[in-house]
Amino acid sequence: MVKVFGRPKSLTDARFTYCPGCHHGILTRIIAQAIDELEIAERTVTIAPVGCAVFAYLWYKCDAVQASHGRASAVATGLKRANPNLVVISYQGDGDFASIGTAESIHAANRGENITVIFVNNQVYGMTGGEMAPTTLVGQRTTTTPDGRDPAYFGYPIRFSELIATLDAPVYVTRQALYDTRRIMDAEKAIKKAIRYQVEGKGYSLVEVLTTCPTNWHMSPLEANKHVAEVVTKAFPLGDMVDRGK
Ligand SMILES: Cc1ncc(C[n+]2csc(CCOP(=O)(O)OP(=O)(O)O)c2C)c(N)n1
Ligand code: SF4
Repeated sequence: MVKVFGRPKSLTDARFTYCPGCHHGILTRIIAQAIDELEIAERTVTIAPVGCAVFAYLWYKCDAVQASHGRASAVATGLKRANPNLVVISYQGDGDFASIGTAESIHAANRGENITVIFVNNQVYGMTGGEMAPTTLVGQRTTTTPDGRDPAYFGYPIRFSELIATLDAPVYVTRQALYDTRRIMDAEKAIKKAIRYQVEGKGYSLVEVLTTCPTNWHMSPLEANKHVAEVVTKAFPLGDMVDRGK
C-alpha cells in the first residue's frame, strides 16, 4: 500500500484551537510540510503572534518565541541577527502585521532581513471578536463597522503586500489563497520557496495568504471559501509581486 497523505513530521499532536472551516489550520499544516521537505526542523524558530494563531508555539516540533502585539517581525529580526544559522518564520495576522505592527513590518522588509513572514489576511481581527482590520473590504460589516466599512470614515483596504513590494530589498513577495485544491498547492509551493530563499541567504520574503474567518464573517465554511474566490480576490489579486531570488 502506498501512503499518499499523512501528518507532517514537524507537527505535534496538539489539537488546533481554530474554529471549524478556518483556513488557519490548513496554513499551519502547509508550513509544517515545507519545514519537513526542506529538512530544517532542527534549526527553525517560529514566531507566534497575537490573534487566533497565538498558540502556534504548541503546534510545531521546532523552537518558538511568542511575540507581543505587532512585534513579531522585530523579534524575528533579533533572532536571525543573533544566530544567522536559524531559519526564522514569523506568522502574523492582518491585525498584527498590517495594523498594530505597521512600523516593525515595513522596516524589517525595508532592511531586507533574511526572514520569512507569513501574513494571514482574513479581513478582520478574528480572535478579539471580528473588528475592522486594515484589510476589511469596502462595505464589509464588522463589529466596529456595523453598517459596512465606509471609506469616508475608515479609509480603503490597504494592499500591504503591494506596499512592501515597492521596496528595493524584499526578495520575494506573493499573495496566495487556500479556497480550493489548486490554490492550496500553489500556496504550498510559494511557502516552500519563501523559506528556501531564506535558507539560501537570499533575504526577506513575504507570503500573504487570503484566509477565511467563517465565525466572524457569519458564513458557513463553504460560503466563506466561495466568498474568498469570488469577492476577496477582486480586492486582493493573487500572484507574485516580486521574485528576485530566481
Ligand atoms: C479586547 C482586546 N482588545 C485587544 C486585544 C489585543 N489583540 C490580541 S489579538 C488581536 C487581534 C489579532 O487579529 P489578527 O492579527 O488579524 O489575527 P486573527 O485573530 O484574525 O488571526 C488584538 C487586537 C485583546 N487581546 N483583547
Ligand atoms: S475566529 Fe476566525 S480566524 Fe479565528 S479561528 Fe475562528 S474562524 Fe479562524
